[in-house]
Amino acid sequence: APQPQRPRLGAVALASGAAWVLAGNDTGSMVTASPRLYPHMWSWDAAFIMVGLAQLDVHRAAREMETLLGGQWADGMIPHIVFSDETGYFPGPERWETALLGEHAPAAPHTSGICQPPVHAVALRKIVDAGRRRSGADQRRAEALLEWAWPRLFAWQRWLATRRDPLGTGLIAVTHGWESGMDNSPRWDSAYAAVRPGPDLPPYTRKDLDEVGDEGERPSDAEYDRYLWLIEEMRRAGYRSDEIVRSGSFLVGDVFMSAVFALSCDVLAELGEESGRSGEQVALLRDWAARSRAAVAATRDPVTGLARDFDVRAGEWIATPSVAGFSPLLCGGLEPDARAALVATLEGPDWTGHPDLATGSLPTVSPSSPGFLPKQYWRGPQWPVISWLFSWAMRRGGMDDTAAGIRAETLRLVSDGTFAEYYHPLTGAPLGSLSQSWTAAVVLDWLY
Ligand code: 9WN
Repeated sequence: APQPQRPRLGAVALASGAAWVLAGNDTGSMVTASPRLYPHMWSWDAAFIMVGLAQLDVHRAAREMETLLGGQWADGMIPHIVFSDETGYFPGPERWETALLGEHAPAAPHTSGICQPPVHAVALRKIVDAGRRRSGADQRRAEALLEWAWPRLFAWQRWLATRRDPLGTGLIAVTHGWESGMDNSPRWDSAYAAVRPGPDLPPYTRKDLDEVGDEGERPSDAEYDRYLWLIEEMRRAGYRSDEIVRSGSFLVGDVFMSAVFALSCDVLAELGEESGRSGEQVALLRDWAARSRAAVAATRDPVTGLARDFDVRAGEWIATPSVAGFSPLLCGGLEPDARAALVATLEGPDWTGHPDLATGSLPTVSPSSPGFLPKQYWRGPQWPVISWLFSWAMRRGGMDDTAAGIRAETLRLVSDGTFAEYYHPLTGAPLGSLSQSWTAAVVLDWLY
């Protein structure tokens, strides 16, 4: 296989570089997702950033959680963007206008009107563990954060459980591809084909292409029209979640989101038990986790064993395979044989064992799949943060060897020191934004 040509950094230089990236993207109260392409706080990026910060500075990590939750909506939703004062990035606050149109949105800070995968309980776990390990003032800060953030994260999980389970099965639905975090994954192609931007879509100018030189690494204009049209529908619905779930053009039961939800319900329940939280709320979290775990397991394709999304509007399973197919490994719930088979698929020749890969980090689409596009965003590239999440959850689930393999291979991938947003799976070349905070953050966690 062709190997990346760039010089490789050793662990000490790599960790220093990662810390430097986070410091460079830090405005004081938020570490932006990247320096130029994303000069704001993204919800699930922030959670991973906290995981990295926790290794360096518990107080700074706690502050990050406070900034994020400062943008939480009154109904519990954590918005996918908390905006800084920077004007870069489209769509910005003037396009969303959530404070004006949405009854639950805060007046300040400015926020978007959709959400992202709920990985935040994992971040809280990491901060609390780091604080307890260090003791003293770090521990006090972490325990105080736990006390303050726990009910807020409970409200967030409750929002997902009650507002985003349209089938009543525990399969959590997204109303926009951006909510999945995997914006233009081929998972969403069929559902997006049914989204027809109206002639009254207000005009707009993309800014992302100014920052990423090769437009082949970003979603297409046709995709953007659909992204913006869904926002237009939401604006017209006053960001009312019941109305959007009832009538929006895009509604998909997202198996990855559901698995992350189940995982986070369990992690939050554990934190609650440790800190003497109300048994009733902990029991609810356990119920939601069990329900979604079962829902995730039930999505599996009878032939491939990969988990699938369900297009609620079309009333059909989405057969397109992607990394989300491994979602049951995030939250558990499979019988031992089924789990072993899914792990074997993950490590097999279609996925991390594919002979053409430069490193065995997890690709977002299998190189054997007809939809594989090696430099196209969520259509093939390796995203280190996705590998981190699978590795962390699989270790938690007792799949230590697979978790260690993903870690080692992804560290090899990122040892070029660019901390790219995503990487070309066949060459290891960095793609998208460089100095991407969540890439740096997960590297720090891995090296500490
Ligand atoms: C839209 C910030 C975010 C990530 C997403 C990733 C990308 C935004 C965009 O960047 O999405 O939310 O403009 O492309 O797909 O997962 O949170 O890093």
